[in-house]
Amino acid sequence: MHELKSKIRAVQVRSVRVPMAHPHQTAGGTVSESPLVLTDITTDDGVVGHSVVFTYTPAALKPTAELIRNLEPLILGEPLAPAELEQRLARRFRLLGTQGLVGIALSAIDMALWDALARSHGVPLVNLLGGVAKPIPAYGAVGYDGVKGSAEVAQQWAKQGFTGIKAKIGYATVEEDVAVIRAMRKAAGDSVAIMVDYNQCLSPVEAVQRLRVLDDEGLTWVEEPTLAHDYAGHARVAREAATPIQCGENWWGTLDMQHAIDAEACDYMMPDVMKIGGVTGWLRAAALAQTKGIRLSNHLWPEISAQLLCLTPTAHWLEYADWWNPIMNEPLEIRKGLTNLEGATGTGVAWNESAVERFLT
Ligand code: SMN
Ligand code: MG
Repeated sequence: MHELKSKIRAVQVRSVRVPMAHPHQTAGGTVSESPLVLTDITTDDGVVGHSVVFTYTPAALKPTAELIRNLEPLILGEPLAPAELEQRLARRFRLLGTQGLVGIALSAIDMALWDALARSHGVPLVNLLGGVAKPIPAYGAVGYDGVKGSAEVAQQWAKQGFTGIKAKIGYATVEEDVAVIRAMRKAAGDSVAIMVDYNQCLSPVEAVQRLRVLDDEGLTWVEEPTLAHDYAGHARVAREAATPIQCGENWWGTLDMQHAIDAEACDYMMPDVMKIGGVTGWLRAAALAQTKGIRLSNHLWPEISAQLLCLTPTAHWLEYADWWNPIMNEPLEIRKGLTNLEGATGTGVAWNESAVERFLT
């Protein structure tokens, strides 16, 4: 049997707090900085794989970094075999469970291992997995910035060539939601797709009522109108609404996704590569989506997601956010509103070390 030669020699873990030019408000809370854990896995032939995980709040930053460090003894000396190691680590954490910080730590290792494997072959992840790089339409994120602020940001994205924009809404009244949507469309032009995101802030009843109004606005999707794990609540909204319902960024692993599919909770899905289980988790999610013809988009992590969407039969949109660009050596390039993977190696994640030094915590 073919002996895998590369073995894992070291795991380095660093925490950074990357400031945001503009705090990202949502109806579910504000993200004013990016607390990130950077993982570097070195093999005995000197290849280094990288991953980044986002802890949303500084309160979770150190515990997550410590948890990832504690995984090193479990993989040290093992062959560079991400699919096998994912299964071993999942078994190891069967009793504790692989949601929450454990899930984040396991995904940090999974994404860094796949990055190392692709780099050890000198190819982008998409080619390692038998796919080809292709352009994916990208949308830009607009925060909960009111009519004027949302229109200004929408116009900036449109001027950069983005063909989609997504606003965070959930204002006190649906009239305010509509005012933001119409101001964005006026600022960006009628050809730009508009998505909106309630960030789980409505009850199912309120969501049904608001969708009755929003259904006339020609939206591409309405995201997380109610609680992310209330599959029945989302299914009720999806049944009543004409506008497609989008959900998925908060599902932990493909079992949550399967529950959503079983409940017919939404029309589109957008797994978060960290919460769904890294590259390994994403590939399983892409297979689930393919069986039901569900269009799949990403949540954050633009570099690795741009490649994973090339391997996703039902690929839909790429969510683009430039929040972590300061520490990225080669941030994902968007050209005329489409992802451009020219020159990418591994998962496309590598550090701007001087910036990392600046933001270390
Ligand atoms: C979102 C919420 C919180 C942090 C980042 C992003 C948002 C999205 O739900 O869909 O981008
Ligand atoms: Mg969202």
